[in-house]
Amino acid sequence: MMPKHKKQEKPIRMVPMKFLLLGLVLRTQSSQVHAFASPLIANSIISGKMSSSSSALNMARTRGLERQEEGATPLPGGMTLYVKPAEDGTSIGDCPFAHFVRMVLAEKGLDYDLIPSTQENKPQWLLDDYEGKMPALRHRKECYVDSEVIAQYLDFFFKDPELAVANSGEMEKASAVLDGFFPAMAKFTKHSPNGDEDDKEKQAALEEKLQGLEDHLGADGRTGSYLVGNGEQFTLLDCSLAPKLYAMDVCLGEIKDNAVDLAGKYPNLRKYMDDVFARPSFQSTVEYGPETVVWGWTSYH
Ligand SMILES: N[C@@H](CCC(=O)N[C@@H](CS)C(=O)NCC(=O)O)C(=O)O
Repeated sequence: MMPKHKKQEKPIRMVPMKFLLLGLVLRTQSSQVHAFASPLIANSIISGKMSSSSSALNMARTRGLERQEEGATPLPGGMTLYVKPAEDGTSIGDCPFAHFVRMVLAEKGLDYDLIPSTQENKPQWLLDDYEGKMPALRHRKECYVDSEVIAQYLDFFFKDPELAVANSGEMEKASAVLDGFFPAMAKFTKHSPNGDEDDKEKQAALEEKLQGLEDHLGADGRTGSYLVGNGEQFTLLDCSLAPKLYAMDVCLGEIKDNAVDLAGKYPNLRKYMDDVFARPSFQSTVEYGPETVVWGWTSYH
């Protein structure tokens, strides 16, 4: 999708917190629309803890924002996603968090403008009101940052197809398996030189996480390819994990001397990766390619 660089007005200042799973759309006394958000979104489907709703609701109450008004449901259209650029400053960068959001948008068939933004050409309102964080989804007059927040916002309001699962216990179980995977992958990938004692320790830490995933994916009773429950439903968790696994896959081959034999040691995981990488929502959003991943992981910004 070609970015359309057009000037946008400053969005209505959102409460700079994260989106509440309950999806309460509330109005302040000054009638500004606030999609009220939980500061504990880390306690979300991705990290597996679903208990933030009541604390966020309490916060809404204490702020006097509990009056819900009709007609504030967001509609498709008017979306712009600001993302990390590649080395040239204008094409799409390798951010797995931005890729996660783009997979969600693609799964739901939502149109959006995509704007890779350097620090120099980020909109002033993004710098002023959202600390310049990206990915940032501007939806008409509102803006959301943090990939999980954006993903939950999209999944709550644009339900076709729904990417959350009704059984939160299953989501929690799958989330727990992912706990620590990305930090372990990042530590191993960023370490240099390859093959020294420190590198071996970091590889072992990563492989412990990979083994957890392998066991989870190969557990009895699973019938489908995906992460949650019996694996039949493709979920937000798959959208979140796929770009991170892609980065790992590229980096193992291009930076880490193929130190981990994924197909040989982790065949369930390798199959999972091949399945999620084959989805149209992944294929249509991975245009940044291996060169940009290698650039991203070898030049730290
Ligand atoms: N926890 C954040 C992480 C986002 C993040 O680390 N974004 C980086 C790239 S992967 C970025 O956009 N950096 C460029 C910038 O901030 O200007 C999320 O989930 O959205």
